[in-house]
Amino acid sequence: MKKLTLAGLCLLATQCAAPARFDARGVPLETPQQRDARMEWWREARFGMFIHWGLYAIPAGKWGSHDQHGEWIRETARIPLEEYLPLQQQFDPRHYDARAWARLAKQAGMRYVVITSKHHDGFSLYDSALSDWDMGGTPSRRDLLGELQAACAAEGLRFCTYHSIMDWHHPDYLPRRGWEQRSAEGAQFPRFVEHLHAQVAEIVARYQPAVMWFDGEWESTWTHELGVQLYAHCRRLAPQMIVNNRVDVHRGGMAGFSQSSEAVGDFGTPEQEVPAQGLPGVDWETCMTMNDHWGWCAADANWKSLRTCIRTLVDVASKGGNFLFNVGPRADGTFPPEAIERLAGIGRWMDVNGAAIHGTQASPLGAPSFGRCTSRAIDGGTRLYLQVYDWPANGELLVPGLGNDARGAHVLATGAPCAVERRGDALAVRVPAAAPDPDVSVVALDLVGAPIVYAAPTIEAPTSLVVGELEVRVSGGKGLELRVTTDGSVPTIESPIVRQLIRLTGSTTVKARAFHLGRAVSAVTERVFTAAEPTQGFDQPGSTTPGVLISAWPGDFDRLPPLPLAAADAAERISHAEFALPAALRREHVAATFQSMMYVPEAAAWVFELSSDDGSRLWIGDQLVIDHDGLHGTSAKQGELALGAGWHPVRVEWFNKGGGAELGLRRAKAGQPLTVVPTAALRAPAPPGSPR
Ligand code: FHN
Repeated sequence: MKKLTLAGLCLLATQCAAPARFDARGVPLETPQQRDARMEWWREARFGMFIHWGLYAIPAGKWGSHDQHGEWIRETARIPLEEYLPLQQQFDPRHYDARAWARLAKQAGMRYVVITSKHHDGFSLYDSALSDWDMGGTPSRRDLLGELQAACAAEGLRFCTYHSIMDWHHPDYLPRRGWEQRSAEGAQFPRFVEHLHAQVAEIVARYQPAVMWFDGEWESTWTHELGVQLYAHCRRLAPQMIVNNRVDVHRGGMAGFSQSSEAVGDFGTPEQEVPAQGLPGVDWETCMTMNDHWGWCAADANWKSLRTCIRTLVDVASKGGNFLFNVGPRADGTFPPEAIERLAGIGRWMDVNGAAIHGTQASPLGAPSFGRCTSRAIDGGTRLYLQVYDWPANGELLVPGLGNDARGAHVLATGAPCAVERRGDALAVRVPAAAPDPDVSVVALDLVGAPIVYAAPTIEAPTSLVVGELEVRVSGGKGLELRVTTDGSVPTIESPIVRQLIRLTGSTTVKARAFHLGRAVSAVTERVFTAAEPTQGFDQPGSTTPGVLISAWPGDFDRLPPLPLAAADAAERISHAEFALPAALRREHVAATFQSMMYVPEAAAWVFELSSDDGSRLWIGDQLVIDHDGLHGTSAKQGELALGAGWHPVRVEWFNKGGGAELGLRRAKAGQPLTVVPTAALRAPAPPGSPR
């Protein structure tokens, strides 16, 4: 096949329709209405299929004595390139039937499919004009992407592509894997970026993906500036194409929401998790595996139950998000039977309940006690889809804190009508004795007008620790009376109305409830405050060395090991100005402690925020203040402690497995803004064995 030149491709790409106007970054200007129009199909879809497929499916997770590898097998099994290359000749997707895949997705109620055009191993699932590490070099030479694109079109699904920025194959990609011998001599990362842009242009020109789903953006060579350039490139190539936020470097680890107002990308990408709540006005999509691996791993039998699959879909939709559920096909092009079984089960549920997912909005009333809720506007009112996990034994569903009159209700799956009556602040829906579904039963409740939600009051305070005294603010909906108790009892119409701050001087349970026209109209909010005696500080730090003493040990950890590691005297010692990573520690397979005496200027409740990639813990004295252990991208966790004035021993434990590495510690007296702990407030201990 004649190879297009790089210049030819880019010229081809720019001839695609490009919008006339751009911002200073080269990103096409777009009004909110234009953005809504571009996102409309995606927001309506709510549910898609993720497909991780490639050469890594051939070993099926097994390499040597280990059989739990996945799509990262080249990295996790440390396979030198020359040992990985032969997989290209072994790749024989002889049973690949793209139409069957598209049908399975459609029957499951999925509206779009995102397939890996190239994962981290750099192998392209089509015959690229820009690479020989692609399907063109396999026995079948099949255009796997093209076949699926056609199948999706035939089934009325949107075809989308996942493209990894990180590339363990391309000679110009940097950094190399820490363990591999392959020389980086002559590698030019800017040349890789050109290649990346050209390959994206090639994919857009050939397959017109509706979404470009980037990933692998976390390594030190990829920057915000490069992300903006690639986003602008995509948007100019295909102005209607949607691009996720992993094109940029701000996705905040597995939580997946952009951490910067400068960040580009059209939707957030929480991974393997569902956020506690959605963010109004922010588009996001949770991606998740069906077992524990993205790529095919034959030994991974930890398949999610059908109930978990359905309830995760419901949970995501109830928070206004999309759910991208993954299948890792086998090397021969077949789906694992366990995946087919779950897709069919979800499809049976969606056949009768799909209206409660597709085209819905987030719950206007949070997560009700019986399960979840989604909603949509209907003529002159609102339809709530009550997604019931626990079917009421007494035949009555209570929907609290709702001021609307009801127009009616019915069981979505059967159409059976349900009587509705007002019960104080709640609407009571009479439901049949038997739940229509074992996992999630849906009752449609129609309201007059837009939802009038008597949200439970909020109880705001900078800390839950009472050191001396603490001011607490109770706030709630306009026009409502907020009644409060401080003895742990449930507020009644007799309880005092709160009109200003509440001053606490000891341990107190504060409960608040909204009242309207003499009746309770919200659920009860509760917050427990605990009196705390500040931990006394030392008068002296016992050291004159500013900063932090870091002790580091090599090792491949999945969680924080007991630190210091056994041979504490064998540690690598680094002095550093603050609780942060020196350049020498921005590496993989390492654990470390960061020790210092920290000066606290006054007795108070102090809030700490520990951010890390991967896991970390914060100890002050012998108290564990924050436990942020685990394998995760950069994310932060807070904790609080009552501290007296003086010097306090602080120890941070941290490890990094692979990918990016981060560590940061901030503090604030409760109610003040968090700031990095200044070097002037830190004194590093002498390394063990130093002369006294
Ligand atoms: O490293 C990848 C992983 O292999 C997989 O593709 C997931 C799916 O979003 N993304 C990255 C891990 O965050």
